Amino acid sequence: MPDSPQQVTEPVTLFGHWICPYSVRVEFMLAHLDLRYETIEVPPTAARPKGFVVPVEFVANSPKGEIPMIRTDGRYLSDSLPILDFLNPLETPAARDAARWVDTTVFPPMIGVYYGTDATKIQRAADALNNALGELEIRLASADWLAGTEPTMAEAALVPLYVRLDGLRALGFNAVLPRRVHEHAARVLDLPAGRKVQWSAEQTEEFIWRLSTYRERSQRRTGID
Ligand SMILES: N[C@@H](CCC(=O)N[C@@H](CS)C(=O)NCC(=O)O)C(=O)O
Repeated sequence: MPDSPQQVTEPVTLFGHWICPYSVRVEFMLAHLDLRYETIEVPPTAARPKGFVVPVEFVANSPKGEIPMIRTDGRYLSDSLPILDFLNPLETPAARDAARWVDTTVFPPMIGVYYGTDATKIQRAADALNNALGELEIRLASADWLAGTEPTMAEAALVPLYVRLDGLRALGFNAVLPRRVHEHAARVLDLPAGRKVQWSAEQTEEFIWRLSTYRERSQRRTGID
């Protein structure tokens, strides 16, 4: 716990990138809380254009060299869930738990699908993601939102899945979304913050292109065809 109450001073600076699911969480929450913010684009290493110069301020203040990182009032904070917590200290324990559940149960198979390099691994990840969405369906059985009566950091934690669903489908996620999850996705993406982080068709295409190129390269390296 912090020694003194933390305060968000606007504008917040986000070091991040649209393709990074963890950055998308933070941008969603900044927009949802209607905080003034600016973004300094720092693509993940794998998506950096040749010759991209990583801002010195990012290198100097990011403990692991990972996005997202925020600056507010001259202080720096990294790691998406602690950032979400910091941005909205009023989140309930239920919202925190649901966000952590998303992080440990939904994210690993989601990432497994798009970083999967052979058909068996991709299918295994797709099955695990499908199971996680089955659990999500149960969590959404009697409410519109994951924790309480309004969107919370749990929706922020989950929204990267929703923005990349078309991309995931193109990369091997073949299941149909359970009905309530489908409706929840539409509800989240229809929020002003959801519209803010939703991908354009070009972004989805770039995502698919990057990940299929990665897949083809690793298959060539390991001799799988
Ligand atoms: N646990 C971190 C994970 C952040 C993370 O893995 N970020 C990736 C990009 S999506 C990153 O910066 N990787 C280092 C790199 O690309 O050099 C969080 O929740 O924010």
